Amino acid sequence: MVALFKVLHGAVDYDTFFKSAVWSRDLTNPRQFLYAFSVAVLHREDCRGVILPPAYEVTPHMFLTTDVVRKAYQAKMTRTPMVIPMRFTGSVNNPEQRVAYFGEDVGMNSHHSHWHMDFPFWWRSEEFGEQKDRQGELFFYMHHQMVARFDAERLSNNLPVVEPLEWDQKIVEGFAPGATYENGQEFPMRPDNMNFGDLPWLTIQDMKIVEGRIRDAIASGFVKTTDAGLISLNNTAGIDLLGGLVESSARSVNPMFYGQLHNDGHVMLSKVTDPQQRYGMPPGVMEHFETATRDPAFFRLHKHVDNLFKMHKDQLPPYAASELEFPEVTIEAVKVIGTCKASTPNQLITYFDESHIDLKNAVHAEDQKQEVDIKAVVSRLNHEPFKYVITINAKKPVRGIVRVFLTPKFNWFGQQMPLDVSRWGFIELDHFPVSLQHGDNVVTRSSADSAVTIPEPRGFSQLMGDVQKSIRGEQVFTYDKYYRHCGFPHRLLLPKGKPEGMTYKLYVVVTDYDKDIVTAGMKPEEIESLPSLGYCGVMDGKIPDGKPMGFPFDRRVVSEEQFLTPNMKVVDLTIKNVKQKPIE
Ligand SMILES: [Cu+2]
Repeated sequence: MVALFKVLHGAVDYDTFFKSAVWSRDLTNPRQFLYAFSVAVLHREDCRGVILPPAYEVTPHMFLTTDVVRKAYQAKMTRTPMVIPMRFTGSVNNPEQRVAYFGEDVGMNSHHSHWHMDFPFWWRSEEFGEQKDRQGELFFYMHHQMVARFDAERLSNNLPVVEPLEWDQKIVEGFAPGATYENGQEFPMRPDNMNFGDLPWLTIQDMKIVEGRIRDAIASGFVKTTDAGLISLNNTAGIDLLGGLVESSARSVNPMFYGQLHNDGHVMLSKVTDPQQRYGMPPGVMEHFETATRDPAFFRLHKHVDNLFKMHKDQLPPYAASELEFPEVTIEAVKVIGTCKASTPNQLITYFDESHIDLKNAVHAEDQKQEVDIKAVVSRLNHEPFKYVITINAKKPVRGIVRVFLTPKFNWFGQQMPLDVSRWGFIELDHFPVSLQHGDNVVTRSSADSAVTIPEPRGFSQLMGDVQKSIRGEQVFTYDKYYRHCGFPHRLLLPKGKPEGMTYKLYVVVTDYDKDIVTAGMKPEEIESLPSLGYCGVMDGKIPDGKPMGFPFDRRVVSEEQFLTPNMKVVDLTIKNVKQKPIE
């Protein structure tokens, strides 16, 4: 895949690239081609703004269940247009099924797969160009947020938060993907209570040894380099170094010594039902970026990895008041207002909607003359649009950055958590620049503008339709050179909540723009034009906000009262899950 990527990415001009792509599409393995081609499109200067069709429409087999794909074949054979409902895997006898809508969400799987395409673990900027600023920290933060979101989803469904996996303990929850590769091989199913097994090239002992070295590095605050040097971890840049080491990516400072804990964890889980490769089973869902999050074990593995990052962050000194406060700036009030008729202030509504996925690519037929419309219909979490109304008082005109976080108010036992416990489960909802005048400023911000999410992508048919219309001169086809495929689906911005309402806390923090922004001279409007900055950073150049990701809740909180300076505000809000989309 990487070799083919080099051919496509290194092609001297667009014409050579296009011809090489056409050549390789016919002659290489389809998945090899798809990956190498997609990563090349995402990284070529002359392909900026190119929109790839949604991943779940390019390879529906990787996102849908076998029954749906079979029905699509029947529809194609009998030339009967069909809309096929897809159910989530499992049954009510498995409590994990209550959160399957989250792990199996096609948009989230597509986000996860695109994150790994934008930040390939094998990326070497010396060779390929783009710098991938803070790739290791982004690896930590994006997966940290996925785990925090999953936990909030679990609490919304009366499940305790996810437990970390351990190499020598049982993987309690099994998983039956119910999906089939395009070549007809089934994704392996994992029964309950399996143990990890040694692979021919990698043992459980190897995993523990490598992890022990990482834990040593974190505890001692130093990482060993290949030339017997030491690099300090206990500073703001430490998380980036550690992220590269744990994933591991080509940025790891000592891959021989610190191994590739996270990548190997995925492989160990993927092959757990046939570790010695006796039965020739294909790889499990954990081995593909676009299928991994379906398996609850994905979140258990990532909780394990996330705990290592927490161990590191807890080594750092808590922020001093001078690092937290924004002198002469006070948040007076925060309100959250939904746009539905039934909304009351500080109460937000979620619901499940139905969406169609084009299945044309799921079925092959020689005779393409007669197009048959075949779609799958999936149920997906969504929420009513809402806005934040934040009143900020400033004693002089200043520029600020507003950071918004959400967290469940109570733990699974129904207790309120101290900030030092809850902070690690904070979900970042937004992050945006503001210009403040002297006096009271009422800042309103729409949920749709969130810096962590992307809007629903256009489906294959719609994209084709839009292009054809513009060729005929019926409409303008605009392109956005900042377009990103990576980004949490906007639908999933809010956790589900409960039918009777579930209480969350919203934390709003405003910090000093001119101190936080590291890209000199970058204007607030330019920052606003970079989509999904929060979880997906930037692919080249520098991430404008120099503060650690998750600031100021990434470090220990000693005293909650002292921590909450006047430039921060906390309010309660309720999230209610309703049966039907509310009327706007
Ligand atoms: Cu990942």
